[in-house]
Amino acid sequence: MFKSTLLVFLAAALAQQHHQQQQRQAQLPPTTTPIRGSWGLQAVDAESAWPLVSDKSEIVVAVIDTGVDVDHPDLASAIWRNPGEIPGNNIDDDGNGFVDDVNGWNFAHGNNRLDDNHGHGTHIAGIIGATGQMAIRGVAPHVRIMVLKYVDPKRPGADPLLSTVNAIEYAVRMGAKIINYSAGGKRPSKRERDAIEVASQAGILFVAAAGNESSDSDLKGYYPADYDLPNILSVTAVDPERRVLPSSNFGARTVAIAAPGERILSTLPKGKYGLMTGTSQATAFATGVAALLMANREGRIEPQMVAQALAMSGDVQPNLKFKTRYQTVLNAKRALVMHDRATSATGLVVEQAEMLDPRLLDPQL
Ligand SMILES: [Ca+2]
Ligand SMILES: [Ca+2]
Repeated sequence: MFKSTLLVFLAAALAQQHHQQQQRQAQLPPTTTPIRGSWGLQAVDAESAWPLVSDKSEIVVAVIDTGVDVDHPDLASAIWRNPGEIPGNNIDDDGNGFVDDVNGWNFAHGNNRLDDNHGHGTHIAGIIGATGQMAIRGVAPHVRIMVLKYVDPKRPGADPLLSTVNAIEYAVRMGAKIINYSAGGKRPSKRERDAIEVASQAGILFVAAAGNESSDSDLKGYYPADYDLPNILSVTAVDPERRVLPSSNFGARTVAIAAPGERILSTLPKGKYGLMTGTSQATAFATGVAALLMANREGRIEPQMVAQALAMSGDVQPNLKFKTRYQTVLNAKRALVMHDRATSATGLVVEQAEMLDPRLLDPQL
């Protein structure tokens, strides 16, 4: 059952050419100067947003993917540590059913080895939370990344769908606030949907890739992005001119928002850097902005409020009509400003229509 691996392979197929052609020249020499030149980071106004972030809450982001190079110099200090687990003693210290799960778990092979021999997961992790200690920063440089490996394209293990469900359940149990799922497939699964619904009840935002099949997701479903659950934020990809990529899925009803996804610079295994393209990368940008927004709040914030804030505060792009529900491109600064202003004295989030482009009020327009 390859359902949940589809996007990884499709993204890989797209990215592979970039990978092979550009990885060499894109590998950056070691430098102590942070490189902030990623067009994606600029396009979502991340640096303008950082001064607005108060880091009231530590945001744990579960990256369900191909693993992560947890020793990468730009990721190492951003990796989540399980506070109840003593590493390397072969004992399940916190009694959660996983032995020595210090940074996450490998659900493909049932062990705590999180190495990424594909590159996809490390790239996603970098977009979300690279620290800039060596070369590049992610959108939310203070997150904690919980590494949940669900598939290894080079060494297939457990059914990717089952691994996905198990990884979601782990993220819920271990306190993640956001799940980044840069993968998917055409067939829905009740088990997968149920797991995401449980995550929703736990207050977890589930950010999912719209998929790289050039198709209209309103007509051809793509899952988990298209499950009708309030905590799912479906993300498609745009180029620097803010056009949806020819390879990206779209949907006026099913796809919420667009974010940068073409030739995105991020981290790769073994301390390297490189470019990848696809809705996977766009998804990671949205996850990063959601993390910034959630970091500004103490206590629980409903995931659908975060999803709505991201989608409605984005930069309006008329050419996204018929492509996404809100016709917007992710913008970190506007998401933070709008969300802060829309938070009433009682702590309830209210919509302030006067702040919004009127077109956004009716997604059908
Ligand atoms: Ca454990
Ligand atoms: Ca242990």
